[in-house]
Amino acid sequence: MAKKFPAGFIFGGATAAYQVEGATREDGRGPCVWDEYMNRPGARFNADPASDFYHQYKTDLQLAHDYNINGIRISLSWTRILPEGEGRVNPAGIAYYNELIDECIKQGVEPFVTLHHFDTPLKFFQNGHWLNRDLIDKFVEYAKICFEAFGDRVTKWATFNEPWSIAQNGYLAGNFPPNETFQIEKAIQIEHNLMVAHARALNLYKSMNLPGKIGIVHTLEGKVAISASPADCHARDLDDAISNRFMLDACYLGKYSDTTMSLINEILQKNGGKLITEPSDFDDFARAAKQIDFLGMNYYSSHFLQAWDGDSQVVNNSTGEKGTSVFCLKGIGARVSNPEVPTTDWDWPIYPEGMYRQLKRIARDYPNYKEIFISENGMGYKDDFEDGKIDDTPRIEYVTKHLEAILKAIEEGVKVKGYYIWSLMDVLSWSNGYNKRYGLFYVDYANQKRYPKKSAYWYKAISQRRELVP
Ligand code: BGP
Repeated sequence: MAKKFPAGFIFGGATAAYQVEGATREDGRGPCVWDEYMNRPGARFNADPASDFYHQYKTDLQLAHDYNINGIRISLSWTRILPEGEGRVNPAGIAYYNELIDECIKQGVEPFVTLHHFDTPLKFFQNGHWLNRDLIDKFVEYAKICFEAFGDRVTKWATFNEPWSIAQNGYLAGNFPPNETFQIEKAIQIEHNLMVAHARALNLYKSMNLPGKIGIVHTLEGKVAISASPADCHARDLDDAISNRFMLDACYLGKYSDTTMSLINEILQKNGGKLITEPSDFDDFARAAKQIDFLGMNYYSSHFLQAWDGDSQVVNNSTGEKGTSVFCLKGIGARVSNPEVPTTDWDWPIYPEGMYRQLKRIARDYPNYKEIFISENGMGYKDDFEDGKIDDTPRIEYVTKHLEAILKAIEEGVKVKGYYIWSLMDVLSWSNGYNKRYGLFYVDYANQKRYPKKSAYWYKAISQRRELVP
């Protein structure tokens, strides 16, 4: 394991517009899918005020600066910039992001800007969401406006955050809008359409001769067979294909490899359905694969796979009551618990080895990759005050093990250039609301005050020394 992180390594904190900004109705912002979803009768929480970042970004950036955090992941709210998702630009939205980006730079906290972090304009969601290919063009138009407005200062752009989560959570697990379950054909089609939108936006950016870099953020959950049996290993390969490999191929090979397509076709045959593509998609993929500057890798967990012949079943743990999750997909496999691997209260296996393996896998299977940023990693925890302090030692232990995995991969030649802890401050969790905290800084949602957790002091020391500290 390398002892020190390389010079220039970014120790960042991650956020996303919808999870931190609040102010969903202010200054001309238009509705996105989550506004409607989180304000339905019976909804347990919504995004007002979230972490009030819309008003408090200066405080948060000052904290980042003071704690030696030299990068921040932010995302842009599409409907703050284009209230209807297209057409009329909202000057207040552009002004807000201009001020935010300028403040990041002033504080020495480099912004890493994601164009789309789940918050599709409501109108487009209602009109077929990412199954409707018209949305690809709308996304590229929105991207162009952002590149023109902020591209002189933003040096790290990501097209999308976690296309797989949009597909899986919305159409397989049913815990994101539109809450559909086991629609495997739709999930695969959405992945493809998002890859086309990514490729076109990336190619556009590259044609604009702007000074920054551009990539995409994927959630790369590890997939591990629960036994050495061929059937369990095949379940692992199928889950890996639909969750990771299909989209990595599109981004880095510029096509779907034969092996990938045979796994995807097997899943489609068992569930019914067909992937629809256009020939030009593969031209777009090929151009983008030659130009992509970096991969943002979100990594929280790995899944242990067992062969599964039964029907699909899902139970989402959205409360933090341990041991309540179930996820079995027909034609793919069952995600089962591994008694040797600890889990968080939300049943996410804590498996840093999986992060190391994913990093090595990128270097092995996609040797044309240029750089990797760990764009999210962190631990959901029910933090609270004790004697006026917030002791989040389990989070420190979790992050330590993952930083060790990164150091090991770096030692072995994998080009990892930064780490953005999820999250900078406590944020709204998409399906858990406010009781699943991730931040280095505790947010008291009653008054929006920030308090450093034990992990904030610890992270500062790591960033100052560029090496792990106890
Ligand atoms: C990732 C998302 C983040 C964040 C994180 C934690 O998938 O990109 O936006 O929410 O997961 O997820 P959760 O809040 O469900 O625990």
